Amino acid sequence: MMPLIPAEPYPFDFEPAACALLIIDMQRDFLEPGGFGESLGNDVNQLRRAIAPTRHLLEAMRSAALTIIHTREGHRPDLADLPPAKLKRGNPSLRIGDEAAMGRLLVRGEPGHDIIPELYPIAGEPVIDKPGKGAFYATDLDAILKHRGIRQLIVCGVTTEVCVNTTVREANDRGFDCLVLEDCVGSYFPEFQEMGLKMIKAQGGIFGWVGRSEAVVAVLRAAR
Ligand code: TIU
Repeated sequence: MMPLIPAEPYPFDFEPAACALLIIDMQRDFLEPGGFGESLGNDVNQLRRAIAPTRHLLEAMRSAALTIIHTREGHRPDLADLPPAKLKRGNPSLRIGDEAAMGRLLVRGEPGHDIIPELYPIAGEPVIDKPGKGAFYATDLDAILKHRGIRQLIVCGVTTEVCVNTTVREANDRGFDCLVLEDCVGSYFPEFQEMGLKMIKAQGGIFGWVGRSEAVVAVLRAAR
């Protein structure tokens, strides 16, 4: 019997064999200067505080042999999967596919598109390349989770109100229970960080639960 993980709006009934860690879009393009996130006018330092707790949790999850899945947002080098609306939106000076400090912005295979070195995947950890904000849209994530008998997701990554919220909503409608870790998700906007988490746990956990990484690590340690 695993203990419950303290969370809001009420404790999360953790089933390790049916639970995966999902790390969303911890890419250089969002977390390092000169990437896509900065090209949209954002301060990447707002996101970097999520790196250390996520790394600590990732190590604990690897030791406990849980399923770990990483995602990356990005597009084919020929941009054939890029909606024209996404390319044009915001009228930025730099667009998806343009050359920047870490290669072409948000394009698969470019240095900026890859996961930050601190959280780099190891062998056996699937990496899902997604063209949208949600990790289920136009990907094989749902099939990979179902083939492994996964019913619960512990969710980390960026950004809280964009790709994390979209993915949690998609997961909720597909029948997954999601626990989002507030210290392991980040937003460029402090007010969206707060409200993005409140939206998940309000109304009795309308989309899922919100907790902290220390609580998950403590439960994993106690089970050893
Ligand atoms: N702009 C922003 O907040 N986020 C994104 O564009 N993608 C993700 O959240 N991954």
